Amino acid sequence: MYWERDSETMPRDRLEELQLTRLRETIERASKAPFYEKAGLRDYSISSVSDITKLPFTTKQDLRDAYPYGMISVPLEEVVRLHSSSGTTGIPTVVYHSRGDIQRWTELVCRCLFMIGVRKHDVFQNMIGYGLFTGGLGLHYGAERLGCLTIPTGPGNTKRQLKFMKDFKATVIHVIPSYALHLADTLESMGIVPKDEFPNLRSAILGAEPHTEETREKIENFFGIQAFNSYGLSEMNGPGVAFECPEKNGMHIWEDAFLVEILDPDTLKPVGTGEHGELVITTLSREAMPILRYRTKDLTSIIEDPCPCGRSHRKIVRITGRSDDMMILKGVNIFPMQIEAVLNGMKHVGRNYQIILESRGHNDHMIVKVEVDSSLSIEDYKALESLRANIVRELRDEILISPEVVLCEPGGIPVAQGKAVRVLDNRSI
Ligand code: DLL
Repeated sequence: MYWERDSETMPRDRLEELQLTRLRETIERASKAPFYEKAGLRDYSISSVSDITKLPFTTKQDLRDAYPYGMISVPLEEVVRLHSSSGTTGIPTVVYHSRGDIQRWTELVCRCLFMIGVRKHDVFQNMIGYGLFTGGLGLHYGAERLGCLTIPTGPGNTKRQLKFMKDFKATVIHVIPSYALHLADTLESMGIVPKDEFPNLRSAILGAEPHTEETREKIENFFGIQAFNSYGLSEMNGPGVAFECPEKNGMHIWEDAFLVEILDPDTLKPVGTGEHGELVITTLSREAMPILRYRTKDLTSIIEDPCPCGRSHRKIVRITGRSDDMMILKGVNIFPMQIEAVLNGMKHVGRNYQIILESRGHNDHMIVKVEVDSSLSIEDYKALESLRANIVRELRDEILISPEVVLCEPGGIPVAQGKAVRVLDNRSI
């Protein structure tokens, strides 16, 4: 039932003692990183975990400013792996891991997988990106450690994906929700009944992008399986931070590895018990790159009630949104500023632009409306088409997906009275 019974069911008072010890160690270790060295961390006195509020926050911008090696707190020869958050080709945020970090991350992933019944006889098809993105390798290591036959298909190549699922009798798949819906569309258009084609398929792990309870149900009903929500972020390893147990009512966040705060994103003060706010996380067991009070910008709340599954680590509710303007499309994180920076650097592009997100079937679709400037005649179709193609190419290089670009005449995009509405998110999932 439990991968690490003692750790997963540890009484709260012991868990809090452990957190305090690990928090002190973390501060000690972090103070060796050039970024935290500047903050003079040794001066903080921590007598309980609630003293965490004395520590400074860390933001994505801090990680960018510290690029490439400013966050490292061990000698470089102890670092064995580097990952980076998805969708940024400007200054990326990178995360380094020691051998011990990879082992601890793997054990956390094992806890998650074991919790939903994954065992060594399972065939685990990992349809999430490998490489700098943490989703693929993160779960791969856990599934292999459990002894599953682990198939690293990665995302895309839908026909082969479906063939492997069928031929190797996959029992568990790891997939971003929008891709699961795309698989469903493809099967439907081929007239294939999932229960006949994949009789052994039992579970799907859904993560890396926001999705609703309805989307989960759609996936469960279509495939006739159980689907579990998995939350994580590169800065905190990746997947394996919080994961649903079979109760499917909130995700257990591994509190011996992550110290959790929920803060009001405006005042940065703790919200009341059970109230919604921004999730702020401090690593408790990371060696190569400890992070203090990381502002995830993800909005959620903590479920304080004990879980019938017996795990003492509290649960967070499904992520309801973000306190910044980051968009996630097909699992790729994109900030409107990246699009603005590309457009600003191009000739003949006018002042205004707008990003519209839609669902096409079950796929995310991005339309970027761009005003041209008055130096370009709206009748010069050839020049317009070449500008449009250039914008698509430049945007694809920056945000890693190809949006549909629609050109408008100067003044063609209505100007908002107050703050510009740059993003219209009309997606249904
Ligand atoms: O998405 C890590 C991951 C991979 C998690 C595979 C789960 C499965 P990043 O690319 O750094 O890392 O993006 C992290 O994605 O701050 C959330 O905004 C969002 N996110 C991740 N999982 C969920 C989820 C990976 N289950 C950012 N629900 C996070 C809602 C999610 N949002």
